[in-house]
Amino acid sequence: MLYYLRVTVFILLVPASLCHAEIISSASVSSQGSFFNSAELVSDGMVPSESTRWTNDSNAYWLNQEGSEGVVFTIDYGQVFLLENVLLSVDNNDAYQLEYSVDNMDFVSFSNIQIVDGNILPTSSGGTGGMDVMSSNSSNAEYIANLDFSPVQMRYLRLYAIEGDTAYSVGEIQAFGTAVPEPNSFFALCALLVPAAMLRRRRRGHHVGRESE
Ligand SMILES: [Ca+2]
Ligand SMILES: [Ca+2]
Ligand SMILES: [Ca+2]
Repeated sequence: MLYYLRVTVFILLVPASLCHAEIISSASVSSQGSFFNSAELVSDGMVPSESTRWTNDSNAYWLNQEGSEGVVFTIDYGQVFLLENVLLSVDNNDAYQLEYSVDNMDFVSFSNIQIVDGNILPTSSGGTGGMDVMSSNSSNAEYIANLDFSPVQMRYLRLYAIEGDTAYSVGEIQAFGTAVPEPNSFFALCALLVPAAMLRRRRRGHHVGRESE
C-alpha cells in the first residue's frame, strides 16, 4: 500500500519538479482604446532594445487614456499556466499596471511599475530616454523588485498605463511558467501509470518468490 502511495505522490509531484519554467506562447492579443501600430507587437516575441524610441515600429503606443477604461492590451495564453515570471518592455518615464486572470473577467493586480523603475533615465534627467526592459526574475540583469511576485495561476495578462507624461508605449509582455494539467488528463495519466506500476510490482514479487523456491 505504501508503495502505491509513493507512486501516486511521485505522479503528483512530476509536473512541478521536472517541468522548468519556459516562455509561454500567446494564443491571441485583444485591445481596447485608440493607439498606434499593431496590438500584436506586445506579444510577438520581439523585445525592443533598451532606449528604443517610444514611437518606434516595434511598439504599440498611445496618448492619454490611462487606467483600465483607457488603452488596455489583454493577452490570452489559451489555457491556465502557473506563471512564475514576466518580462516587459515599456516606456521608461511612466507607471503601468500589469494584471492576471484565469477567466478574463476578474483581474488581480501585480505591484504596479513605478515611473522611477528600471535603469533607463528620461532625457530630462540626463538619460537616453526610451523603452526600458524590466524582469520579475531576480537572476535576470533587468530585474526590478516591484515586478516580483509569488507564482500564480493565470490564463490572461493585461496591461495599461496609470500615469506619466501622457505618452505611453509597450514593446513586449512575456510570460514564463508551466502548463497546469487539466483534471481529466491528470486522471488519465494516473489510470495509465498506476496499473503499470502494480504490474511491475507483481512481477518483481513473482521473481523474488521463484528465487526463494
Ligand atoms: Ca514585441
Ligand atoms: Ca532595463
Ligand atoms: Ca512616456
